[in-house]
Amino acid sequence: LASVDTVKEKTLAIIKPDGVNGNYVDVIKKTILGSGFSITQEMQLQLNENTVKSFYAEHASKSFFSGLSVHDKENAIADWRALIGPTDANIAKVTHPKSVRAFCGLDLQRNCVHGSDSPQSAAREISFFFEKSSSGRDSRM
Ligand code: RTP
Ligand code: MG
Repeated sequence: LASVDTVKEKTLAIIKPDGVNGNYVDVIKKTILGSGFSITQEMQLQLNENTVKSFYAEHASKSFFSGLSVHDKENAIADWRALIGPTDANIAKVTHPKSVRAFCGLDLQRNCVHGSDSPQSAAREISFFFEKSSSGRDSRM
């Protein structure tokens, strides 16, 4: 049998506080695993404001996140972005009704999940949480 080599890619997924508070963690993880991803690393964190600002440097967003995981599959970055849908959950409900943000997001800011947007972002974001300690007093949950 000829073996086919597939190149796996890693992406960082975050279930944000509104997703955790809405009890969407299990259904989101089932969606991830049912869509061909393997979850290779995961943790739960309560992030302090400095860490959030440093992670989301381009937005200085004040949202706090809770559940994080690294996923891998071929084309993981684009496929996870496709699965979560548009940033604004209200738009997602109309244009991508089967997306994660359509079923668990609330609005533009409280859109329940994050996905890395490029190979460069995925590398930075995965190492931000998993390959070195993140800054400050974030507490594992
Ligand atoms: P994410 O980074 O969380 O995967 O989401 P995204 O790429 O779809 O959206 P992005 O433009 O990177 O924005 C990051 C997060 O900031 C919040 N946001 N608020 N105008 C606003 O009020 C606004 N725009 C974005 C959202 O929580 C978004 O996920
Ligand atoms: Mg983004």
